[in-house]
Amino acid sequence: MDKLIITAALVGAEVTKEETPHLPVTPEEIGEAAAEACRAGASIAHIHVRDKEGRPSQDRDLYEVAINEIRRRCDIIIQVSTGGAVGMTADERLQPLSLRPEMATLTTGTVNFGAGVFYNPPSDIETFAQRMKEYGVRPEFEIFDVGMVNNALHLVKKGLVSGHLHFDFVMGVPGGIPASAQNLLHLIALLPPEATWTVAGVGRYQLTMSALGVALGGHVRVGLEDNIYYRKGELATNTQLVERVVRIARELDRGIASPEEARQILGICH
Ligand code: KMH
Ligand code: ZN
Repeated sequence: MDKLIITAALVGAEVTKEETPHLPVTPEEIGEAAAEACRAGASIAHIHVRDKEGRPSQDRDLYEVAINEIRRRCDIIIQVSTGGAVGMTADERLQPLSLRPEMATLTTGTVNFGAGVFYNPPSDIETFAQRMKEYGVRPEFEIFDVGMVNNALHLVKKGLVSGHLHFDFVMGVPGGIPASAQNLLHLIALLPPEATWTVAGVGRYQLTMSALGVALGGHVRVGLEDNIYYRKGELATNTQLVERVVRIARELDRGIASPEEARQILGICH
């Protein structure tokens, strides 16, 4: 089994400071949260950025500042969001790719997302993949529902994505695939044998899906983007959520990948 890659989804687009004071929103806070998560065992930081009012943004300059804040503190793999927030245009969402981060998310289908619709029509998906190819950015396929796996493999067939394939199963979004062991096994069975996968359980499913990810030889995403609680009624920090996965992995005798080891597993040249 490969060592475990832990992704820290530090901020997201939906959670607010009012919901949890632990949410990093300024570039400095994001830099500090990434460095702490890295020290705790995370090898990828999945990041969004916020504007001065704390609203979700895909502004290139804001990403640049946040990335610099992370870079001067640690060597974690930086994975920018191209999902942004529900309602953003494709052009808005594409902005951080020109910074040539090591990784970016690529959602391969449209899905209901709470009360909204996370809109990803086929033409946009191809544009996003093409742009990642041009900038040499490794995509992580964000899979919110079953059909999205096939849509991702279609991009590979068309030559829009090449090299190592890595998937993130985001499970438990209201409107997307429910977070269950059975559903996770089904998603895994759809992947080509050489692909790798991460599981991100949303809300109270984060803990159980993480344990399954560790046990089944996958990788795990945790963080305040997906879940703000350590347990019912008790707010968590990003670091605490990472540390908990590290403890589970240790108990199950699974090593933790450093950023450099994660790059090797994911076929990313540094
Ligand atoms: N905020 C969601 C609508 C991603 O980062 O690529 C989309 C999202 C996925 O968070
Ligand atoms: Zn995200």
